[in-house]
Amino acid sequence: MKNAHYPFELPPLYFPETALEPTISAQTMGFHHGKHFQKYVDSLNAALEGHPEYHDTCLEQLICQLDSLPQALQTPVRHNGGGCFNHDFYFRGLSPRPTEPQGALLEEIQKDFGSFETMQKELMAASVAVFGSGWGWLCYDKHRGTLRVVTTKNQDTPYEQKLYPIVAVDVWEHAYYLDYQNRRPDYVQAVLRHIDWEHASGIFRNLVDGGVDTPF
Ligand code: MN3
Repeated sequence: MKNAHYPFELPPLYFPETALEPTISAQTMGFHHGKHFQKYVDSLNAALEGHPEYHDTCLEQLICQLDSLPQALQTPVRHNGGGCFNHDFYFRGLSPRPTEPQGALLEEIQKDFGSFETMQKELMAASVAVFGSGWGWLCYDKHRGTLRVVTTKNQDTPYEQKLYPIVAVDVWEHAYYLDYQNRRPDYVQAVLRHIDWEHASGIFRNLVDGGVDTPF
């Protein structure tokens, strides 16, 4: 979705709604993707409707240039553009089957965290500790040349910290409340077993190879 532009459309799930059961129920998947994510898409389109000068600007550019947008667009794009980017990243980053990091990503994880298990523990702890609504992330700090675990609040994206996302963990209550109620740690622990590490490895490889256009 990052290269898409107005009018934005909800990207389809690439697995059936039932595919991550029992970690994520079909009901949660259906509401989260079909209602919550759809609402971010609709709200972003509504905000941009009266600003044709931004109708050819891709999502990634919109959220990387928040400060240069007209005042009236800054908050709606922060909330809904961020919501679109983050949810697109999250849903595409999940896998029905177990996967492991590979190649350059696995080597970087071992270099920066000591082991895959240590990194997962750090990502879990950070995600669980987000106060209120937000996100846990594994990101690449291209400037320092290291991976980092960070969090963002609301629908802020790692781009605001000049970091490139590799893995996203949605810890808004809408991501888990129907299945886990207040037990966010149980949700995070379970959903981390469904991260698509092969997809994440591809994202990382493109970043270090310079094979993708980077927004800053
Ligand atoms: Mn969500």
